[in-house]
Amino acid sequence: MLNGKKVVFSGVQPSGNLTIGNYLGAIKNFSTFSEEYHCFYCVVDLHAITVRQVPAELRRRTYETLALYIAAGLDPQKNTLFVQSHVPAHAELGWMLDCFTMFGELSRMTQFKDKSQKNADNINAGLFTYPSLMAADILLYQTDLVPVGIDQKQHLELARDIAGRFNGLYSDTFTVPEGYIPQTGMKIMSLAEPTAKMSKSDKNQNAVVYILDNKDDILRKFKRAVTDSGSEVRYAEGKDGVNNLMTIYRAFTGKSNEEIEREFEGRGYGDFKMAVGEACADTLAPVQAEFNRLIADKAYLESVMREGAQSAAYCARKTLSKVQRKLGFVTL
Ligand code: AQP
Repeated sequence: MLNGKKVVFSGVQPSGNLTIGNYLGAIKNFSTFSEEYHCFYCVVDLHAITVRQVPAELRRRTYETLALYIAAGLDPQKNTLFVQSHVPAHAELGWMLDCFTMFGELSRMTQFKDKSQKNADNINAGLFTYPSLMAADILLYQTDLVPVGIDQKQHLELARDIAGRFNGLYSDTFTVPEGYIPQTGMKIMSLAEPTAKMSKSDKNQNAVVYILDNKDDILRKFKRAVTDSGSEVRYAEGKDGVNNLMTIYRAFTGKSNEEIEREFEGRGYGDFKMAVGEACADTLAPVQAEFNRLIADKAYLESVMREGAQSAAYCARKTLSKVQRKLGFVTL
């Protein structure tokens, strides 16, 4: 609880251009909590360096991710928007929680296994301990609720286990957070390989729709999306490509599967793909326009970062001091 409100925390890595997976699974839902909760939304740049980044691109994407938060409806007056590396308590608590996270637990994380495969020449310790830093991000703010896509469920469970373990050893210190996974858009799949998650680091540009893609690119990518040899628009087991397109259409239009099936009865995949592309482009157009306005104003974005970091650091310090005292560190 913070000032009588429950707390929400979530973050996005500036590790690539943001996708409609990041939008539908995470960012789009963030603003629904702004009135009722005290919300902290972070650009998690410390997490991003677990994979090699080009410094100039990381810097650019950090501004862009913040601008997208605001463009997607997050008012900086109502939400604490900040950059993770601006609040050193994240790295400090991250280290402390490393010492309460087991090697076996980290070894079981599917994201670690996936990313180790994709970055076989750089399986660094940060990639391995990523979940304990994520636990620190969440636990620092005594978070009640974490809105994330379903791919982050395993990390969130681990954060809960770490909090419970610490509380058990040192008495109640952390709020044990709950996940909030959206009903639609929980997991958007790649357009080229619909059994794999749509990821911003995917090398195949046609597999991924970026939030900032222009309409022509969006329509072209959906037109090329992998489906199957059939022609019926129906949600069914094994039809991963069509199911994914239906999920995306549902998330952008609010229609149900039955409504979609009725809408496209007797029409082929071609029409359906075009409609998904149109719905996606139409929803993103106002977000893109607002983004373009914001990204031109670096001074404004920096002022949001500065204020956000100050306010986040104040709350984070309180938890960190508590942890330090409980661990037996000398505080001066
Ligand atoms: N495909 C997706 N469907 C639904 N939600 C998704 N999220 C990511 N991809 C999808 C959600 O977006 C939030 C931010 O994710 P992140 O930036 O912390 O990292 P990630 O989950 O590793 O995302 P990416 O796009 O796959 O990045 P890279 O390629 O850098 O690893 C999270 O809430 C996530 O659930």
